[in-house]
Amino acid sequence: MKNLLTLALLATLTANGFAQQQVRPLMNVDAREQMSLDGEWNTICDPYGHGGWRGNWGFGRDLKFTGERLQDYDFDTSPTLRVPGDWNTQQERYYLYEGTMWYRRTFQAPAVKGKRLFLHFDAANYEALVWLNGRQIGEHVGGFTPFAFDITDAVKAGENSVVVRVNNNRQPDGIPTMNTDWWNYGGITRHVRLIETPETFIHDYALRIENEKTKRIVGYVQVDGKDKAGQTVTVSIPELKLQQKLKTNDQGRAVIQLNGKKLQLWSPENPKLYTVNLTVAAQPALKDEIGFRTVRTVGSKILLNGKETFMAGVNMHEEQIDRRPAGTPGLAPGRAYTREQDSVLLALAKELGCNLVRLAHYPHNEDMVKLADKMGLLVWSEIPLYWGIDWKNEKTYNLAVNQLTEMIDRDRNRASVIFWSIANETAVNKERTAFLTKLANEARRQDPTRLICAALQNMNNQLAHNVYTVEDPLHEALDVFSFNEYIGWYDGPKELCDSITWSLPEDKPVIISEFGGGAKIGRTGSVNHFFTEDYMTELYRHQFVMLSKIKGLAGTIPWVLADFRSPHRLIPGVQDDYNRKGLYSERGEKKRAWHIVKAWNEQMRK
Ligand code: GCB
Repeated sequence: MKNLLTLALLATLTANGFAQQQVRPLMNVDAREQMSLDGEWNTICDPYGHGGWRGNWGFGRDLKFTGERLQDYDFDTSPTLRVPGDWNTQQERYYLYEGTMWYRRTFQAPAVKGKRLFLHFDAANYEALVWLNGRQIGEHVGGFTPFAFDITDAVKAGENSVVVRVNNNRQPDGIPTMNTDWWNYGGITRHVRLIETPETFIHDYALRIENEKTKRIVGYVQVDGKDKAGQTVTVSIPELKLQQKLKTNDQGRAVIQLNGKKLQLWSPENPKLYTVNLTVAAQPALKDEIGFRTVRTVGSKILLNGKETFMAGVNMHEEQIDRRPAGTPGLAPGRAYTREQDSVLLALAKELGCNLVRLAHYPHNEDMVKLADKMGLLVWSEIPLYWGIDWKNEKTYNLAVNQLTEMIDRDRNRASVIFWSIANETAVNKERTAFLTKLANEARRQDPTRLICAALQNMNNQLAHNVYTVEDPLHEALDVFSFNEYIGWYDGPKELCDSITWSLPEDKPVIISEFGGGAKIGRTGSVNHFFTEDYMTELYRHQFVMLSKIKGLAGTIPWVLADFRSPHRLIPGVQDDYNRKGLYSERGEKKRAWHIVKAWNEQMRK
């Protein structure tokens, strides 16, 4: 491997030179033939984002490059960073870093004759510009969804060089925007893969059942490549002895219809998955594990497979539980990105008696959702339209649609996902409601089979003495009435819960999408002292008294599974950069409030 980094050969860049190479990511990347590009990548930290050795040529975000070559960075002394992984927790000096990081690695290209080759990023936060052998092949905005490039024609025999410029500066017109209550972990935070397919290949597919009575399996297979029309596609589910041969139409699409009468429905109690094989031409089968279930609402109820189901949920961030021995020096780990780390988190949710996880506040990695399928946890998946979004900005709206589309596209075959959430705690105003109503309709257009929701905000609207409501016209565009409330923490004393009643719509399921308060594990004292376990436990006790009086209550989602890093949480010795509302500590230890939440979940699921 050469010791030199060629950042880019921009002289060859044309205005639309990369547009054709960016493609919709392939469905179910894990099941594809691939070479991992995970591992150590060479990096250059570039705080001003100019990317050059001669000073700022305006080559930062805007790519107004004059035509000279940026090249030949000596890499001997530059650090490497692990991919996947956030940079913040890999080196102390990057803990608070927000800005540009250049990543580079080489790979040996497989022979591409008769094949297609895709460079696939599971995610990079927040903006990524990608070059292959010095030529820009595309860019992606949004930190939590996958993106891919068809590099079949750009790759050369032998060694190839990939350069990625990742920038995680918060942006006023971005999603999320300037202010979040979670750590802005930067970097190539998820896997990178080289995916190899035949010339003609299955790009995408969807399977679901029409309803829980007939269990008819419907869906499509989308074939891509120049010979996509008139291909024979086979769909089979061996365990059910089902097989169907289909022909693709001119667009490469074939429609699935199978008799699923004998199948067992997927549910949290019985998370039954079937191996589905999809084949085009005589190629090896693409395999997926798919569960079949239905979800809908009737009045104030959520029906899963036609049966009323209470959502005993918990909120969670995609952050690792710190498993290092106590007293280990150095930074606790950050973003979760392996199956093992994901399963630690989901096991904690199971242990708490939950049947639902709200994957706050952004799409978590694909394994998280696949594991939820396997473990029998329902999923609320969300895009990070969080707090002060630039509602009037068309660019921001397009970005929202893009993130929504990438989330739905990736996970549409996951039985666990029953909610697509379009926002969290957004203050009510005309522009915001118009923006989010349009987005809710877009979500429903893309996937009419799931419930569209958002976590609304308790605006502290008092109708009368101690009668509370949530006034938000957005709820008309949503399938459930879900909102966050922090009585006893941000809003009044915990005892207030005892006298409050809620006046809420009765024609929609009501979900409390957040409630709770914080404690540092092991900190005891009076029930009136914030951040003690005593206070936190009492707070939940009062909350449950109040919540059990809500008519049409269809779910509760306490905030939050485990203590997590946040730049808002600064009290030394108590918070130390952690939001302390976890029912578990950041090490996965149970707080006292855990027991009361667990008991509530068990009671409500009966
Ligand atoms: C909220 C937010 C969540 C915060 C939480 C808190 O309302 O939705 O992201 O972390 O409150 O702890 O304040």
